[in-house]
Amino acid sequence: MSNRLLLSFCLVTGLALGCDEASGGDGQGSVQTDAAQTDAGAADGALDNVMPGSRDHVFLLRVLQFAREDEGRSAGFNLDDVITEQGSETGCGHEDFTSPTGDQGVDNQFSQLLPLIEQFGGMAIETYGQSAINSGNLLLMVELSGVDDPQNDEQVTMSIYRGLGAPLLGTNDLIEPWQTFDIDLETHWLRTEEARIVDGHLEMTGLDFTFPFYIFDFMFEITLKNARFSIRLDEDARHIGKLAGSISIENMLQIADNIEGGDMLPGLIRNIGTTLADMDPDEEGACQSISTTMNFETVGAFFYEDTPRPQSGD
Ligand SMILES: [Ca+2]
Ligand SMILES: [Ca+2]
Repeated sequence: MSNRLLLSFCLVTGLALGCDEASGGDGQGSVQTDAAQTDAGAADGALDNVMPGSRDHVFLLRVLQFAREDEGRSAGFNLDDVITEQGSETGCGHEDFTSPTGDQGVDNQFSQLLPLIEQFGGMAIETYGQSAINSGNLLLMVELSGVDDPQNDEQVTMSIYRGLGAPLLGTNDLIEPWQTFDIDLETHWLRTEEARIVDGHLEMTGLDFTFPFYIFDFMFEITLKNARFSIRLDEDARHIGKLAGSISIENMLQIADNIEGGDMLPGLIRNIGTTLADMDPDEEGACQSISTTMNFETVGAFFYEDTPRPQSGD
């Protein structure tokens, strides 16, 4: 088995479990229930109204991009629950952003580092990421079950698998909707009952979310700590969502140190990345992580009828 398959995807609850101990490196998820194990979509007729044709309520992330800052505005969440002004004691003194809808306190410091990485590192990060999605190397697929009300449901089960297959692209160079895939049983997966739907938005909080990132043939893992998801559920499964959390400087350096030709990146992240860090202060108050937000777009998809769902203990 390639490292790419083995390491490609891990998503666990952040409460007590680390990625490795929860998943054991053998494809076992950390949170799952009997109810979610079989026939996940059978009881979910309500969602057919919002996702026609998606009997099992499956969708895949076909676009995944970092959220950019524009004149103090950025998509994202108030991850640390404080509104930080420039120079104030919280958030290592980095001023928060305002969301496009006017919410204050949005943490997305990576938006300040990304243009520097692109400029000085010569990295078109999002181009690499899109190539990985389009080639089928990074098919993040979500399956919902236990949905009683597609607008407001306090408890739904959400599974995230890595899809297997070669997706067909449309003329827009994005994955076409309603294609059928297998589930990669050889890699990490998640099933949690802790998701909920609030005013038509699927929400999850408090997770550590690790996913693969590809630059050419090199695969790295990025861990979004204490991640938050919000996905607006739309009628044809073309959902729009955002995913945010914090990435440690250490994690970024692990990646930067191994990128061939990216000689300036480690120094850039050691110096400027450390300066920009706004989360996880150590005992001296120096922040160790950078808040990050990604926007994504989904399309509806299917799993083959005979594709098995991974089970705890497999
Ligand atoms: Ca904040
Ligand atoms: Ca902040």
